[in-house]
Amino acid sequence: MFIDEAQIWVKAGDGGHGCVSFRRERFIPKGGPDGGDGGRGGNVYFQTAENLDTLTDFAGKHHWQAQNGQPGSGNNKHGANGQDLIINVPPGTLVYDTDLNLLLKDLNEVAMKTRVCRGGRGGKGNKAFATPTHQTPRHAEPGKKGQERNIRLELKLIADVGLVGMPNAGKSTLISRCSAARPKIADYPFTTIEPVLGIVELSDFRRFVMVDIPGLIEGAHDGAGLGYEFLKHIERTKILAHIVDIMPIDGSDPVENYKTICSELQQYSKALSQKQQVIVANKTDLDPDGKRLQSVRENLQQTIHPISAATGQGIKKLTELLWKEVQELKGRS
Ligand SMILES: Nc1nc2c(ncn2[C@@H]2O[C@H](COP(=O)(O)OP(=O)(O)OP(=O)(O)O)[C@@H](O)[C@H]2O)c(=O)[nH]1
Ligand SMILES: [Mg+2]
Repeated sequence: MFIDEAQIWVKAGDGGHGCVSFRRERFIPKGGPDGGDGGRGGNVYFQTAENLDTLTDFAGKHHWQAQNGQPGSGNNKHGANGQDLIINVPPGTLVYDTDLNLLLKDLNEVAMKTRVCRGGRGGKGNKAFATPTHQTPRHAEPGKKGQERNIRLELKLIADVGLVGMPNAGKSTLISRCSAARPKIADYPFTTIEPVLGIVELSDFRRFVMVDIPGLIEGAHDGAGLGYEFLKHIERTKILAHIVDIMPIDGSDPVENYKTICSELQQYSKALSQKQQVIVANKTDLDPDGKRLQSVRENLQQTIHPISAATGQGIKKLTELLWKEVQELKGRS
């Protein structure tokens, strides 16, 4: 699993001190105490922001501190509260207290917010200590310290695009072509035995996360082959890229293979079967006259995106399309 990590120190604001002051005005002898309370220190929150997908922001900044409360002042003036500090993190971030080795929160959804440090309370001014028998208190309370913690952030990437298809369809070849992921590739089924995540980077800092899972076969929803355990990994993806090998070495029919996979997804879960699919016809290099592609197209009656994961042909166009689809779905959710 692809994991991004960061280690930081966060501190809430200290409370402002209470003030010692007495009312001094002309013609009002012995004005009473009027020292105001200090303001509360700002809290520290973590909040998920959809536009983030890495923890790289934390590489250069290790100290994060919310504002302190202002001290109180004469004339019963309350000090201003310190501003809260809201730290944005990508969805999927786990927040740990390093010293306690404790998971504070799993921020696994968009627009989630959690407080990790409470700001210190402001100290009371001397006004608050006046009693009928003690009318001139000469002390005030100091503000309380804000909480601080050492925090470890851990990001489990949630893939945007899940690759599905029969064993040998070329899923791993595709992900290694368009990302830095290097899963094993070989001409035997079930080369991939665990999910592999790759970040697909396009121009202008656009990117999305792709996950390669082991090939699916008939009966996968029931545990046949390796796929079952991994189907849950693609339940959270935005879309599926269904890789269809148009020239299978075992001589099977690409259209039948396509239907088998769809039926497996359907039997596994409704959520999976309803997920939008981009259908990709792979290994077009083995079909130079395009006859095979054409017959698959005619049979499926759906939009098909031809690529050759081996030569790279059609991959740029495919990744641009996937990016666009992912953006559209992100905007909708
Ligand atoms: N000619 C040709 N061969 C390809 C292409 N893409 C993949 N292959 C070959 O097909 C075989 C299977 O490729 P993989 O990428 O391992 O397939 P997979 O879908 O990940 O397979 P599993 O992990 O077993 O499910 C390898 O021998 C690849 O070299 C392609 O576009 N053209
Ligand atoms: Mg593979």
